[in-house]
Amino acid sequence: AMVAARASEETRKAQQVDVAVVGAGFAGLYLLHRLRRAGLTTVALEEADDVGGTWYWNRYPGARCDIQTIDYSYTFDPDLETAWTWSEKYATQPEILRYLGFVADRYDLRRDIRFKTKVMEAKWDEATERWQLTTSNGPAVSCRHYIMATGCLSAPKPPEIDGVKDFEGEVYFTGRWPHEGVDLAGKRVAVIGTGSSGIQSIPMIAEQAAHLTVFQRTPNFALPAHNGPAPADRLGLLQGDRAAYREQARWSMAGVPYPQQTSVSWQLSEAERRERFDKAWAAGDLVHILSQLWADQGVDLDGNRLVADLIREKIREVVKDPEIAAALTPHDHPFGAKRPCLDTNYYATYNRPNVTLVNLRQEPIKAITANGITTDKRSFEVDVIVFATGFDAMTGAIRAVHPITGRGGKSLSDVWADGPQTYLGLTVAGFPNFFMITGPGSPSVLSNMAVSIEQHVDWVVERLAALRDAGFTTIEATETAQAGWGQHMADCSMLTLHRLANTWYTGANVPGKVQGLMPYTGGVGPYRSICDEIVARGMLGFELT
Ligand code: FAD
Ligand code: N01
Repeated sequence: AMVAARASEETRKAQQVDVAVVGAGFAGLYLLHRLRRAGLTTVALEEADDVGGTWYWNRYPGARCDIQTIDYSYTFDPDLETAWTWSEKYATQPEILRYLGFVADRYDLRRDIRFKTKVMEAKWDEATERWQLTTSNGPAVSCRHYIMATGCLSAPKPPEIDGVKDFEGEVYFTGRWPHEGVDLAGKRVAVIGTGSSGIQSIPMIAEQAAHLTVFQRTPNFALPAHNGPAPADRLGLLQGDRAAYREQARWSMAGVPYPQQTSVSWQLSEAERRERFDKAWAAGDLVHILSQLWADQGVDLDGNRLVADLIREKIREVVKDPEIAAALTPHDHPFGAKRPCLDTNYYATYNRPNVTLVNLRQEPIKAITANGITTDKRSFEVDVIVFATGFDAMTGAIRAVHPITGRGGKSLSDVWADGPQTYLGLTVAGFPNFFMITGPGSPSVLSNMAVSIEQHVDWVVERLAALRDAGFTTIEATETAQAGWGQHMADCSMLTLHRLANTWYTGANVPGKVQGLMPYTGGVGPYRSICDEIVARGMLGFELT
């Protein structure tokens, strides 16, 4: 009885809203705006002390977007689009963070955000048909609907290397870079990791440090960004017919308005292929090179190898030392199966006299000691270690809220013991009124996230408003619909090459994590039409009460 009394006392003291949003990044901000406009009361809970999400946390030198900024923006308000002008083709982290702050101010969003507040646990209460969220700070939250906008790449992965605690120098994580910046001048710096974060920061760190030692386990494909002003042709298309340009992005495969490529590699001569490749290389655009060369590059190993070989040739051209060039050249995965990187001077950095590459495939790290890093073969004394070791992607931040308890006392971590199961990547059977923005099972990280986030938020908010207007209080995916989505996910995953690489898309980067391709590979446009069709067919696969 005492426990029940305490529980009801907590509920009474809790902040009462229609919808609670966790996270104040790209997704959380847009959610707040849409929910308010739909007449739903709302609060966002955010661990950080300001808005921005990814762009709040990742302040390492060289941090930028790798989808052209004219595409990596909100599109829901044409006035917002004309009120903001990006200064570069690929904006820097500070500029994107300013943009998100500008959006928060423009729509007066901060008044509904509780900063420095982490959501710790969430529980569905069957009697009241409400979620109760426990927070690290301030009152609990009682809400009809619980939406996690917690990010696909927001939970940094622990370093998993013995001795980190023994190191007496400075330690930084790219995903938690100090806000006041770091002075690396004159220091001996180690960077561990050569994914997008490593590849963006390494050239900048090399310019500042006395010496930089890069510890590489797996080489990645990187393409030159050729940053500068937004390209005139893309800008022309956007300004020529903004609405059509945005609409094309929404129905495209990757959320960027490029046409579907129809010719396959073997229909093209070698000269034609090289011409297409050179044009793509000069464009400095990931989505262009991933989608515009030939139609079989992303779905067939032979078509893929032709692109990969041309990129490998480029690496050999830039890196002067053939042994270093060989170590930097990826051979273990098809191009695009692992997220490729966009770089500025990355490969050329290895021609600098103050940069050393350590190939961990030949000499694995044994331990981190008080004054440096020891491999099987050598010891490196350093003053600073930078971990660019990535994230517990897609499920990390969701599972960090623990437990999330649904109907019948079932916890999400039990339901997901063999990997995430969802309906549309948006909801989970047994968890009524619970939504994830860009959750596992949605196109999310295989797309321009700005477009995917807007699609998810629009869809969810419109459903919640329709639910309310029709007099229902709960919405829940059926087990059958969820199993069907799992089957469709598996079918689609057989069509692309993503399944052939060990990546954070598959959980392979986190020791002990269940393996399986987490994003939906069917494309942004097809996914949108599925979501729309579900509505048109009277919320197929959902149970409303
Ligand atoms: P996030 O921006 O990650 O925001 C989630 C927020 O939730 C965070 O602020 C976090 O503090 C908060 N949170 C999480 N758990 C809790 C909790 N329990 N309680 C309270 N708060 C919590 N995508 C692209 O499409 N193009 C790009 O060019 C691109 N560049 C990227 C560059 C970097 C360095 C990284 C790391 C990612 C990049 N991405 C890019 C992916 C990027 O994460 C998304 O584009 C987008 O910013 C995600 O927005 P979000 O709001 O969904 O999540
Ligand atoms: O993380 P990653 P990230 N010992 O997982 C290595 C987005 N993003 O932060 O491949 C030694 O890609 C690991 O090696 P391996 C983008 O979607 C975008 O760089 O596991 N090494 C790998 O080299 C991106 O894909 C931008 O063998 C260890 C690296 O660390 C995603 O975020 C910028 C190790 C991690 O690479 C994640 O990128 C930044 C260990 N114990 C991020 N553990 C843009 O450019 C890990 N590694 C827009």
